[in-house]
Amino acid sequence: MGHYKSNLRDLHFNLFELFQLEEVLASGDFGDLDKETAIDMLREVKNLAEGPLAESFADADRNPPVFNPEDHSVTVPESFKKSYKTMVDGGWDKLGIDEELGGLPAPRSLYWAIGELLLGANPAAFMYAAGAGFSNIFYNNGTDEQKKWATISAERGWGATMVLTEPDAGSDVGAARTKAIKQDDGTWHIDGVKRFITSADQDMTENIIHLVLARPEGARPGTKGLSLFFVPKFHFDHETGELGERNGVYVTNVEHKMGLKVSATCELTFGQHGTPAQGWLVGEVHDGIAQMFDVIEHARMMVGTKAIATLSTGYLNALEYAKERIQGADMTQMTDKAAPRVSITHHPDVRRSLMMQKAYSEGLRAVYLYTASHQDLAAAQLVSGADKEMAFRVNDLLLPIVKGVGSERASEQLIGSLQTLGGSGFLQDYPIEQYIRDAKIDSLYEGTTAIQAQDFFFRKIIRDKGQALAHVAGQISTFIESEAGNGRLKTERALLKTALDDVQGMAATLTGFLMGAQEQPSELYKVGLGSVRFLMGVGDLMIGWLLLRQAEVALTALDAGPAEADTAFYNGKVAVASFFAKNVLPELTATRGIVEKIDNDVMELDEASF
Ligand code: ST9
Ligand code: FAD
Repeated sequence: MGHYKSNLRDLHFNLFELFQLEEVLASGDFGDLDKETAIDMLREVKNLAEGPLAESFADADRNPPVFNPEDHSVTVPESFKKSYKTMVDGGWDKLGIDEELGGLPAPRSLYWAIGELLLGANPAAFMYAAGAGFSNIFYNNGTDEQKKWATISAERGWGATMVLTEPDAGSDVGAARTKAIKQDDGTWHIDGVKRFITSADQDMTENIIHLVLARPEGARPGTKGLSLFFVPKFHFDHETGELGERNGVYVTNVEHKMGLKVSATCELTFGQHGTPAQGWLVGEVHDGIAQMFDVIEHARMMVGTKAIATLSTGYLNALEYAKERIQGADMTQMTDKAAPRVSITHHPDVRRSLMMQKAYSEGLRAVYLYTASHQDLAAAQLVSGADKEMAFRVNDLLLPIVKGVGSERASEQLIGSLQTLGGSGFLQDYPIEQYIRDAKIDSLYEGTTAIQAQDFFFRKIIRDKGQALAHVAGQISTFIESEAGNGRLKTERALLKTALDDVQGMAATLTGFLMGAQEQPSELYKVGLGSVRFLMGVGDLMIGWLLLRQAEVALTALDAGPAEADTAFYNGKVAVASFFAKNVLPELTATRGIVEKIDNDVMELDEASF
């Protein structure tokens, strides 16, 4: 058995008992795909994930990719290649991809549920295998001729990258200096140095396509002056896909990192080694940042799901250990030195921590699946009654929650998972220390948490005129006012109501600061000082609400007399929802108070006084 522990029961519960995937499949939008097939797929991926995919997880961490500066190549460890191959041979890289590219369309909730299993077992393998997904986005944005190249790339299993970051352009993508120079034949020469590029070289695919943001000569500054270019590692015959000459794009360094070591993070140099880096303007339109955001939106969803997947396996590893580890006496017998020793699950503080890990693992799983349900019209209508436009807005609203809250809470709660193992957690005999190292990147790349929080407030709430937020808040209000739980969730629904009021209060306060900035520009700092707290607060509200909705479903199932094996599962659902409502939601009242009283003292403080 490898390191990875999946939670297939909870995935089934979310997909079929909470979010009615069966009815989404019956809509006919996904061909012959039915519930039985979906369940078979999940089972098959679980076996893959816990078996061959997870197998190389530790080995590839201890023996990371090797960079050869002589030929600019990156070699990944053999153990990892084997894992990668099993995943791709199973066709899982083609799931959710358009049929035109040889893919198998699937509802996004099923796609991301399968994604969770793959990402929890071996996140880097999922990322190296993203070529078909990138090709699909290239296909959607490309000219008719480029669509053909995208099909070739997907069919031949080429790797792919997203290339934005430069030494002086991280969060501030618009500061990028990499240039694009138009050639007489209509192609472009790319010139510059990008850094931190994931999967920019490897020895598992015959070719790699780079989607690169660069600034055409004379274009305006900022993100709006950037265009998106298709730059293959090897040129290829545009009809047959047969490989040709090496293009002038080379990996010139590979970073040494804290974690996620098998995922090569590369410096990528364009056009500076004697061969031009030839690129093609995607779609023949200068609309680079918007096109790149098609990739970024998927990648942000991927990063959040990766973090949540890692937290879930961290929790399940901690739980297994806690059930077996005997240490100390029951607290009620603590003064009796001869009292029998018990497993650590008997200790209140261990239970508190395990319940918190369970709440965030299962609550965040529900959040990403609720979000994914708004990526398909049929699912969105069923899950929240959203029409096409509202589904799009809700997905947009929730992406920073999945990514920002998912990554922050995963890191925080994984520390709790390690703590459950005591000193053993610090050892490489257990996977948790690697989980913590591998998951830390999730709050950094694809936009740091501060960037997610600003995106959430300015773009997803203010620019949206609060429409998506109001839609979700309406869903939460309906639940609060319902008889959910038939009298048994009354206290919890009251706590949820206070939490909703607190979040709405915070939104109003931050909006007030923003309005105040028209008169007094420094008021805007207060939004910046409160925005991460607000993001995390909305995350807790969503988790609290979805856990309570799960509790409602569980109570109904318990009333119906479930199979014996399911009784503990449903009881756990009710317990975790109640625990979260009582132990976490009340903290939002304090957060609201803090946000309301934000002042600009720290902004006025001299840097020297920090
Ligand atoms: C990175 C990669 O970190 C790490 C992992 C790689 C793993 C690869 C594998 C991925 C697998 C997943 C793919 C599977 C695919 C499956 C496909 C299946 C079919 N939403 O606010 P403004 C746009 S990569 C949408 O003025 P600034 C919009 O066009 C590096 N669009 O921004 C807007 O124009 P308008 C990641 C958005 O002040 C325009 O941008 N780096 C959004 O100029 C300008 O907007 C980062 O993420 C949005 N939320 O620039 C950078 N926001 O307003 C983080 C903006 O007219 N920094 N646009 O609509 C930021 O995000 C900054 O806020 C900034 C600011 C750069 C946008
Ligand atoms: P900075 O932007 O310098 O940020 C430093 C700190 O300042 C952060 O805490 C940040 O939150 C804060 N900060 C910065 N600006 C603001 C602001 N306006 N408001 C509030 N706070 C702010 N990039 C790619 O293009 N492709 C890839 O494939 C890719 N893969 C990566 C893989 C790894 C392992 C790593 C480490 C990075 C990768 N990146 C990739 C780059 C990644 O997206 C950036 O590192 C990230 O966007 C942050 O940029 P930065 O590191 O320059 O940090």
